[in-house]
Amino acid sequence: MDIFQAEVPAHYAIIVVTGPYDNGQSSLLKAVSDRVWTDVEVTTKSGGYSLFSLGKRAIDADTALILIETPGPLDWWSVLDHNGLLKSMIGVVLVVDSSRPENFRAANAILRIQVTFNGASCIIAANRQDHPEAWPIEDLQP
Ligand SMILES: Nc1nc2c(ncn2[C@@H]2O[C@H](COP(=O)(O)OP(=O)(O)O)[C@@H](O)[C@H]2O)c(=O)[nH]1
Ligand SMILES: [Mg+2]
Repeated sequence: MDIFQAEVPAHYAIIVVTGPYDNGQSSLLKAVSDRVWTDVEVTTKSGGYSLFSLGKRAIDADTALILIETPGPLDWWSVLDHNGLLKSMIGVVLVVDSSRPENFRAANAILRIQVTFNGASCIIAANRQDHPEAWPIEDLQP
């Protein structure tokens, strides 16, 4: 897979990390990955490119989990498809800043597109739970 050069082992699974801007996607990528690549140019259908961040977490010598942070919330599906990566995607993590309810509508729109339209398995990461105004997990159920 050329977007990772030779850095990815023979077996890998992809988890897409998405969400509203500034809600903690990059922080999750950094926290989970052994190594992170930022500003990776990934070609789009129109012949241009989008900048993605990628993280790699080794499972064993031959297997890795690849985390892909999307550059914008809604356009990544066709970019991954164009690059032959969708077949390796096992799910989506939707990162939501629990302390900023003004972002919940955008997060919900992303969730509906992933789950209802695209049919991906999706879990919600309720981020910034350390913030004094963070909504409790039980109030964040979609
Ligand atoms: N207090 C706190 N800050 C966080 C948390 N997660 C992310 N941040 C901060 O929020 C800002 C935006 O995070 P980032 O991961 O870049 O968001 P992204 O735009 O979704 O990739 C950064 O300054 C992070 O340090 C968290 O759980 N708690
Ligand atoms: Mg980011």
